[in-house]
Amino acid sequence: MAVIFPSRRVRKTPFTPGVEAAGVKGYTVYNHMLLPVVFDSVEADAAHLKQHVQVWDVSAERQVSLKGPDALRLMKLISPRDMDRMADDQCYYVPTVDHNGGMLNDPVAVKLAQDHYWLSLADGDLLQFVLGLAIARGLDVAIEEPDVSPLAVQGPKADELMARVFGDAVRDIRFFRYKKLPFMGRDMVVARSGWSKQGGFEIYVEGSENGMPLWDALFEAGADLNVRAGCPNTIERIESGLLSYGSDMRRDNTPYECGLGKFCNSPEDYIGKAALADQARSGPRRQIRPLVINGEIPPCTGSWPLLAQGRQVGQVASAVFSPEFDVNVAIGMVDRSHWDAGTVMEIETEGGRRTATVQEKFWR
Ligand code: THG
Repeated sequence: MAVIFPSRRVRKTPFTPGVEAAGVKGYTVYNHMLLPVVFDSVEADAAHLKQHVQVWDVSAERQVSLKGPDALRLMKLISPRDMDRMADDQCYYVPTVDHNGGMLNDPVAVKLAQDHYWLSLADGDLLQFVLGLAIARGLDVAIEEPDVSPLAVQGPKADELMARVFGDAVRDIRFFRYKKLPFMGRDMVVARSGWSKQGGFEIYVEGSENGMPLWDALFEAGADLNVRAGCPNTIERIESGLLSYGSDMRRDNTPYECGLGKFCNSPEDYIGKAALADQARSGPRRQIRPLVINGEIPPCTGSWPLLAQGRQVGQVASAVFSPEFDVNVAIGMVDRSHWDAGTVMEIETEGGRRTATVQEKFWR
């Protein structure tokens, strides 16, 4: 493929100088911003992530800030999750949907105050949906994209590295909870979360000028921990069953199809509630499944149809060879007729036909 040219529309991040110095080899564009995808090789990056600790520039997980007297009202309009159960220091994974229950995004919501929330977005312009709702309903709430850039610290040594920079208080942060901890005299939201299952934190860095000082402090403190620059890793995240909005699921999928039905428990009259209640009753007609694909596979850069007797019964949008499990791991959206574990289908890749087998569960 030819290169993607940089421009004002393809935004750099506060950490781009550090990412470039660390030898990033490839980017994707996510929320109109650079998101690194590989440093050494995807295989070597995955192996290092599972053994040591990495610092990830995930600034492209842009924040939408909802602040004002009607912020909670607006959150209740767009959240299938029960906002009244959210603790003051909690983060919620929220599948946001349209009026038909179609997924618009799957952000992490952060509760900063009763009248202030951040939505930490997957790729998609959810700000415009939220802003449109606020305008149409005449809500008293400010909708903005603040100067906040998440930096993830992931891997088995993440607690040790973070404790050296932010103090031992980080060790007591529970999963999807946060503490406000100072760095260079400025309080930052530090949450135990991140797009890997190797453990770790996300620091929501407020103020671009604080980006590189924090980046440098983490690398200085972690030299003996073998800290490296990393990024969300295709191999590790497929093994872990972490879904990528825009690839594994889109607006034509509901949270039930994505296996996210457990997050649809709000008693409020939120947008899409009736459609989701319908599907809760009937059950989804297709659903996300872990798959193993036999043989050699080319890079999965689009989607591959799943076939049974020549008829399409689903598709795969994420697939890669896993050195740890010695198979091609994949995430598919599979019709009910073929979603049982052990079901074998054909799959059409650019490299030719292969077989794909539905697995009992993801690999971690
Ligand atoms: N962190 C932050 N923002 C994000 C992501 C993130 N925005 C984009 C993208 N990732 C949003 N998608 C996801 C998908 C999965 C998870 C988080 C964000 C995730 N899921 C856990 C799991 O499936 O095991 C736990 C979910 C839960 O139990 O609440 O972590 O990573 N800031």
